[in-house]
Amino acid sequence: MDKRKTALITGITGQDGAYLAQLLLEKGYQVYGTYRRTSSVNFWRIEELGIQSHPHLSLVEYDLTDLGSSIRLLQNTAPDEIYNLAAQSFVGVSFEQPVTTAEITGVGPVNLLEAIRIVNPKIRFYQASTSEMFGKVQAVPQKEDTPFYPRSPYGVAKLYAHWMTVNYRESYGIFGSSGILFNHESPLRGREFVTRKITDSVAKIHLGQLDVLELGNLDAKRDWGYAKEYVEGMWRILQADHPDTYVLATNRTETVRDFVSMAFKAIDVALEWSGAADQEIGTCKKTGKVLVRVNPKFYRPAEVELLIGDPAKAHKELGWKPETTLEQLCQMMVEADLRRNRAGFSF
Ligand code: NDP
Ligand code: GDR
Repeated sequence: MDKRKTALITGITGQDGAYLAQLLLEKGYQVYGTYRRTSSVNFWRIEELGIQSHPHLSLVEYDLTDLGSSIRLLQNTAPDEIYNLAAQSFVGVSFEQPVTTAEITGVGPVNLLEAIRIVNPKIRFYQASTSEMFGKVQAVPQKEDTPFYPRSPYGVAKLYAHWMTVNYRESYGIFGSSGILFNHESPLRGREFVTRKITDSVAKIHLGQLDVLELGNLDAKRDWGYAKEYVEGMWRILQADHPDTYVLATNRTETVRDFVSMAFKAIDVALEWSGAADQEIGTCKKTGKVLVRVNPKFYRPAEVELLIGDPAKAHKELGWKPETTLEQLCQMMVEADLRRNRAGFSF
């Protein structure tokens, strides 16, 4: 029998790390997943997927910002493939903590690239790049050769890591690939991100646990896909013959406001919108009750107004294609949040 392939996933406690671990275990990999030392480590996602006790999953403590740990991690786990998903990934927080974001999200991946160069240059490396690197609109839809113009410390840090991945590919022949992924969501999304904040709040409003959902910029447009399908794309990117850069997206864009309406529709509530941008409200058409309100405290110092990606290259070269519609995704998230909130807990 062939030796089991070994994959190392940094950031297994996050949304994508959990889904990717599940996928690779299904494919027969030995998976090492890294988590950070904190006072209470949160394994709720891998628990919800039922993989936390899988015989081929090992959890390893690791911090991306430490070069020595990165070298030892690769020596101890001997991976064939590394999926670098660890990051300070919240755009809003990156304005408050730009230096920490630069250290983790920007320089962190270079520790892994250096460790690969030192320990085993044959290891394949996936870098979680992002549509936030496109930032201020330069072209529509955005694709692999669209110029970058990041609009947040997070986007700038990711752009550095992206170019370092390209640089290690060109300088040392390392199989370093970059997936420029547009927003992808799921019931496992963190509640600080807008879609999950919305679906969790809609569930709480439905159950009488919350009166009003407060949000920032409702006009921002995003290309939202389903995370489970995007981790399949990550795996395909590392199975290609050559290292490269690929956009993964749905090629459909909607406003935050549209997603809110969609989530309320999932509980049979039709919304009516009114008011100036910074005082806008969403009221229930039937009862007239205010259910959504803009609070400018959620605005960002600089905003990415419009993202829509062209995934044609990934489709052509990797056979990757998203199938789940935004309506299906939204419904799935609202249902999961109704279930959790009914049971009295929500992560
Ligand atoms: P999450 O925020 O859910 O997960 C991030 C993970 O990184 C968590 O496991 C977190 O651990 C870990 N982490 C943070 N800091 C460190 C550190 N210093 N050392 C080691 N681990 C650390 O992100 P997603 O799963 O949504 O995204 C995965 C990756 O893809 C991220 O890099 C993100 O920036 C990128 N991306 C995401 C997109 C999306 O729409 N989801 C789109 C494009 C790119 P802890 O639990 O301890 O905080
Ligand atoms: P984003 O996701 O910044 O695109 O980054 P987020 O869900 O945080 O914001 C999307 C848009 O919604 C607007 N918005 C709000 N956002 C949040 N979080 N909370 C609010 O109350 C709110 N109101 C309006 C935002 O201004 C923004 O325009 C995500 C992350 O996963 C990144 O790591 C990843 O790289 C990109 O997606 C692609």
